[in-house]
Amino acid sequence: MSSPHVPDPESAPDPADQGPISPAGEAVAARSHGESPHVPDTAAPTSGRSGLLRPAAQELAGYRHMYSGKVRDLYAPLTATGDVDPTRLLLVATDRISAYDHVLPTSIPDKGRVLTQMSLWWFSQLADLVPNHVVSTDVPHEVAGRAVLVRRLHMFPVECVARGYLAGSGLLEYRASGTVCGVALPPGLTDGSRLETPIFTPATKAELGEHDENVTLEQVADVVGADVAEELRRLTLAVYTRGEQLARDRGILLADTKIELGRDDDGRIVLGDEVLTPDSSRFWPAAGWAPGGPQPSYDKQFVRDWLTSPASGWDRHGDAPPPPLPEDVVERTRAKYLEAYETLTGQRLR
Ligand code: Q0Z
Repeated sequence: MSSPHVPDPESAPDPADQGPISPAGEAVAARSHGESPHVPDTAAPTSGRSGLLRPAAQELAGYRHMYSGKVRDLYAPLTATGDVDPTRLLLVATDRISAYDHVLPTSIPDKGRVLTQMSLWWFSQLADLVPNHVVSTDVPHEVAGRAVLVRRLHMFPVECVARGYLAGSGLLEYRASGTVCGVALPPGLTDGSRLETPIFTPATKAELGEHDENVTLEQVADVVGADVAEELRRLTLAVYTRGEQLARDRGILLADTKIELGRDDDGRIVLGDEVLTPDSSRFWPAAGWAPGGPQPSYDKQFVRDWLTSPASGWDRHGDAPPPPLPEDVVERTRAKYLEAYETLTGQRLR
């Protein structure tokens, strides 16, 4: 159901933004997590869809690089004997940014720290609702502030999405059928409409280069069982509801969010990955909310506006990779990420 041809394909849930760019090692966690290989970073540099050479992930002493998504890298810590510690992962957020399904050639300084610190803050805000995978923020100096050591979980093969507003693949499915993931919605809704009650709109992890596919609760139940499916729904809506209320009080609309849940070795369902960041959720400025068309993005609007303006000379429907961002677009975008962090948490980023 979701496709690249959505009004706003950038921020997850719909976007393949978090999709793979390069695997490393063997049976990696990311694979069992549903991300698929794309550009091997062990081979000679290869042209990705962007046609650009993507640099290999940073080497970190004491860690093995396992995998890279578009904007994040995944490592496993090594034990004293040099083996992979099978119980832990290091999640590293880079300063890379994606737009219109491309990783841009220009990074946004501090983006990785902002998203990591925001996710950590949310984990603590949500701790009474669901346990999380965070172990430590004591990480290599090269990735200080933008990496988290986590417990390795057995991830459910489902993207757990909650929506409180209609956008992206939810809007497309609603227009086609009046439902989203099998949930019937009232008639008359439009792009950006607020839903009376937030809904659980799960998706299956897509193949390489594809977007996730919306599925019904029943289809989730076929995979994980009815009781677990219901628990994933309950937890996803609890996380979204808490996040949406808090953000709205601070002038940020959280239109939807995608969370990743897994099981620990004791059988508990645990919140993993990143949570309630602009890369896993649609953040809209509450002041600019005007249903009836695509809503401005809190964080990426300057990037999108420039990329789609004549000034960029770029065709987002063409084959060419996106051009580098001008300095002022970088700086204004960086300021938006910092503003989102400070507005939500009431703290300065340190
Ligand atoms: C998350 C991802 C990437 C960062 C695997 N606690 C966990 N246990 C098992 N697997 C994962 C987690 Cl968080 C897991 N991902 C997505 C990809 C960088 C996160 F390249 N993949």
